[in-house]
Amino acid sequence: MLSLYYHPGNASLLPHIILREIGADFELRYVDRAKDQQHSEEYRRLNPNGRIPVLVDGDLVLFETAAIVLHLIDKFPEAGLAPTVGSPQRAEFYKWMIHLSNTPQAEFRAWFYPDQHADDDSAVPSVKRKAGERLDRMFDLISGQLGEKPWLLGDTYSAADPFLFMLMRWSRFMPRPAREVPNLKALADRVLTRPAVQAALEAEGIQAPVF
Ligand SMILES: N[C@@H](CCC(=O)N[C@@H](CS)C(=O)NCC(=O)O)C(=O)O
Repeated sequence: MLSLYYHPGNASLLPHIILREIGADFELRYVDRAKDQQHSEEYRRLNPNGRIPVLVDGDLVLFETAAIVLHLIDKFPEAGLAPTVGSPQRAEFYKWMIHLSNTPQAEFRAWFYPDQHADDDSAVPSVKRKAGERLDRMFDLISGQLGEKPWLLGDTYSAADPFLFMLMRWSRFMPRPAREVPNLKALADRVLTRPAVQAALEAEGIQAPVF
């Protein structure tokens, strides 16, 4: 049995969607952020960074969203959520997973937690504004590379697509939400039609508008 430590709409949403895409037998373990449970001693035994998500797979305790997803893809290759290992398409897939993980996803920390990036309170609004500007530029660049293709890899759906979808959701209250960037809304609409995505959103209590 796989266990995913999650909080609704957090970075755990991506591995949650992937668990449903592959049809795995799993359980959700709620992390109560109102009680700061992610920083509790018990949770820090799973993830010393105090961040969500964590996947427990037998003796394996794994943190980092992208690593969890890549592990699930390796463990359930028949789900077809990534191209064949060693192919040029697989390399493109790695590019997107790593880009989304260490560029926009990492930048969102400055948007959501600007106080952690500033020495004093007066600097917080500008830290947040600059993070928003960098995120705008990142979404523009992604949009340019996506063009009118249905998915980030072209004709093939992969785990990178719900990753972008999740990041788009996080942008929904920004001055310019990613749904307003050309090409991105069409991709997110396609992701939204997938039964696994619908099921994950419903299980997390996430209602429309989703992004
Ligand atoms: N790089 C980490 C980042 C995870 C992360 O920042 N999670 C957020 C929720 S989306 C979190 O745990 N925030 C609570 C906190 O930092 O206290 C990953 O991808 O797993």
